[in-house]
Amino acid sequence: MTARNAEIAEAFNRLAELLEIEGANPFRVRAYRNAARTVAELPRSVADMLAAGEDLTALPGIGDDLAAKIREIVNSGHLSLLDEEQRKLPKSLVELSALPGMGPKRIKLVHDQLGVGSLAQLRRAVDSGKLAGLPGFGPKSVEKLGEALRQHVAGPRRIKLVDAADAGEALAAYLRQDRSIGRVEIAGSYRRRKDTIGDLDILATSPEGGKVVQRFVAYPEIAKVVSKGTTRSTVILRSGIQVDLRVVEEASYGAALHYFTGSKPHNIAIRERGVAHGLKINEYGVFKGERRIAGRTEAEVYRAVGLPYIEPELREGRGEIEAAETKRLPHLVALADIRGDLHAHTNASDGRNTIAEMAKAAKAKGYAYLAISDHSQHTTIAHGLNPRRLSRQLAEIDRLNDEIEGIRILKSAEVDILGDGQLDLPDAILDRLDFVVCAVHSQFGLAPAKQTERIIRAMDNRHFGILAHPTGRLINERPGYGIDLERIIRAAKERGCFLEINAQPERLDLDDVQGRLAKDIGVKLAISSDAHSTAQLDFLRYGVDQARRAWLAPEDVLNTRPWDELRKLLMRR
Ligand code: DGT
Ligand code: CA
Ligand code: CA
Repeated sequence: MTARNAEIAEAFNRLAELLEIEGANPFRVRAYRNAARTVAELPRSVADMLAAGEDLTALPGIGDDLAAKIREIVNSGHLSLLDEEQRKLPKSLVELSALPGMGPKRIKLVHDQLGVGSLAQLRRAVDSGKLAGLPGFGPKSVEKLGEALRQHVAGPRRIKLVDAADAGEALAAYLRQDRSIGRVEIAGSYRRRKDTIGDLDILATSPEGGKVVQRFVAYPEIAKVVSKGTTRSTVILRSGIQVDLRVVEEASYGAALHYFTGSKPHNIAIRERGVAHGLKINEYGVFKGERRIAGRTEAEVYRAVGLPYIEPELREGRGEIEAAETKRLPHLVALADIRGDLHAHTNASDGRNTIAEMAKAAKAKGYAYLAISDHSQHTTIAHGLNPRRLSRQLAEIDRLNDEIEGIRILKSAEVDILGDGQLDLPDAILDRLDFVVCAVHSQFGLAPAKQTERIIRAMDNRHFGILAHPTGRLINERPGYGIDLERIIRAAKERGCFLEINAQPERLDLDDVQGRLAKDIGVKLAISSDAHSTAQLDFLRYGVDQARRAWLAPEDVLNTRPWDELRKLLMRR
């Protein structure tokens, strides 16, 4: 397997970080960051481009040196300069960069000024008050850092679902190539489609577990084999992801899949129900005394305890068993129910593709509509549109709607909610849009009461349609800005506004629990890709995953509707 774009970008970002801590030339640092961005946002795989003999130096910001480095990563899976830099700097110092807010500049500062070179030393500098004396470390940022340090020691980072998918599906495909292996399924939190996963749990069936284990440990992407038996093995991939393998016989497949899918609280509840029915349930089957009475399929396991099948996304011990018992399980929304995408960018702001390219890609997915929602003027780094540019874009959409058959391009914009709760574009231009996506992109640090007020004030504008990425969290990077989400959802309900499940893999915002809160309050949600390229339209499925975990049915989701129906919902007053 060759390196993915995300891995190449990660290597360059990491290198930039290390160079910056060292105090390297800022232009050099910037060059690596730009290269990371270029690669990350490419709609195509760089490895494929190289395989096709394409010239990488044709890409923006990629010269001979960077092209050679990309080739090195693709061919070897490593970047020797990065390895070298990593050896040069003490690991404990590099660890500091995992803390939110601790960029290279600050790491260099605490190191040079206070001799802080590790998490433990930083902790002491926070507690002793020494850190607060440094320039740029106000009381708030010191407090945040203290909180981050507490969270950091609480546990290692979890892996984003998208990264788990890339690594896990490739490994599963590798195992499936072996005809002697019956089934291969990724269970655990991955199958429950949790937004982040701790490790991957692969279940396989075969009468000869040892052979499956042999093939498993021969996977080329493995960095370390932790353990290896006749029916189980644990390895660490080069990406750092841990994978547990379990092999069972076909007759146990359903019981084992159920057991390893979890969650643990769900399993315990099912096992207790089994006991009440005089049954013993484990990963090998459902047993009455010594006799196995079920276990070939998961449905059999549920039937044995008098329940209908429960979808993996619901198995969190959040009332699903009670709902199953009383026949109140939701009919979950599926990707096939989605009729269009309500949030996407083009190269007019920070996207990669043209309106026509985006529309044709959406049409190829079978969508009936695609909203073009480029950034508004306030977001200058994303090249946001002012009224004049947006007006030109609307004319182009009219033209393209005449030209392209079979899909409707909706006029929208992702309009900044300004600090005072005003929208970033005047009513005159908003009047001409089909609906408006609104988002917070600045002043994340406002006090929660103020942040909440700001958003609700924006909702008072009759153009406010859908609140994009409502909490602003970035997985493993920053928590959401402080808001009273329940108040915001209730305010949306009163005003006829909606919220989004943003499907960008590092956002997944609203998350599962928050999405369910919206459903319970009675606010419908848009599941939106927020695509910045044609390829990213595919991200929508990660939003559907979280919607399912939020118990959403098709009717709880805006974009399961045909446009004429949806239009009425989006029209306010
Ligand atoms: P993760 O990896 O932290 O995202 O979460 P999971 O749910 O994948 O947990 P993991 O990998 O520790 O274990 C996989 C599944 O195996 C888990 O969902 C349920 C099952 N399991 C693990 N330990 C136990 C246990 O002690 N009792 C029961 N009933 N099931 C367990
Ligand atoms: Ca797991
Ligand atoms: Ca595991």
